[in-house]
Amino acid sequence: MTADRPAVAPAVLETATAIESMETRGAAAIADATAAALAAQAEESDATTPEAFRAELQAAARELYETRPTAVSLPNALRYVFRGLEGETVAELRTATIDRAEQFRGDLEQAQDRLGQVGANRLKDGDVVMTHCHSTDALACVKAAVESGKDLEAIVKETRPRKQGHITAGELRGWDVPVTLIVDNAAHRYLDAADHVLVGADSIAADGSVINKIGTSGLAVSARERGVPVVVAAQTIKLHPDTLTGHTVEIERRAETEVLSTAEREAITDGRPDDPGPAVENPAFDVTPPRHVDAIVTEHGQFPPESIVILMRELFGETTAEPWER
Ligand code: RI2
Repeated sequence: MTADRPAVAPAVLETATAIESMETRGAAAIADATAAALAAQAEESDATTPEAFRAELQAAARELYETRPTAVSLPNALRYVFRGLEGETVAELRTATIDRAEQFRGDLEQAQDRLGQVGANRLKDGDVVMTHCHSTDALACVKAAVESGKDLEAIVKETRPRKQGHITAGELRGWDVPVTLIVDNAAHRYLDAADHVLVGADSIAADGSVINKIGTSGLAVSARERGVPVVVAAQTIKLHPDTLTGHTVEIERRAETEVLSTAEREAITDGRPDDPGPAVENPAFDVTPPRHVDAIVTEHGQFPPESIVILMRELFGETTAEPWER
């Protein structure tokens, strides 16, 4: 370690790369990996003073924080671990970090199970749910309903550009749920066959707006027009505390090549030497206003989106500190 650059453990750098490349993806999985990475940093640290240990942990946190800007579960995981960082010696701080990370990861799993039970209560035997992208929180609701003996069917949106709908289809088929996979453009047409739209969230703002995979807001508008309720399954680590003080949620923009490969671009420009081809926009997420959402299902129960702010204040207070500040 040099005086101005605290050492970050290789495991942290690996986790950061996996999150950035979306090998580790989904807000809950990102939070889990973040907490695990902080524990690894604590385990592997050879800091000799508490100050050096804290500086290393903070550097690790920054490394992780900068990977994906929209999913608030990441800074919330950091916040949770740093808030419990009590100790006078390196050994005490190391134990505190590891314990706190372990507790966070255990709570995460339990929260998803509890949320699943709440969400399952909305689903009746014979219902059809339409999904968007891949959300472990949303699927926890389906799983709990299926495990309680309800027969459900799913209409699964493919979810361009990365087609995470395929992951959803795979999990649902693993539970024997009949699945119809559709392209995103077909959603409006198939809403008449759906009883619920069930999606996850990457962040939820204080006014009840839901930030989720691009295409969620259009789906919610269509669903509202067709009278199909829109349910958002989101553990409270998806609540974005900074929005309590007026901050907005940054929407991640991803590589153009996710939308248009180099070969596809070349086909469009057709050999014209001075033609760069089309500009491409690739925002990963969009914002669904609360008026298009019927309910947010959390591990603390179900809330109308407009009242989520009350839960947010209860859980986070009015903090605007950096995730590694106490
Ligand atoms: P869980 C995903 O984002 C999707 O937008 C999904 O709805 C959300 O995270 C929540 O996922 P990405 O990481 O936490 O695929 O419910 O960009 O698993």
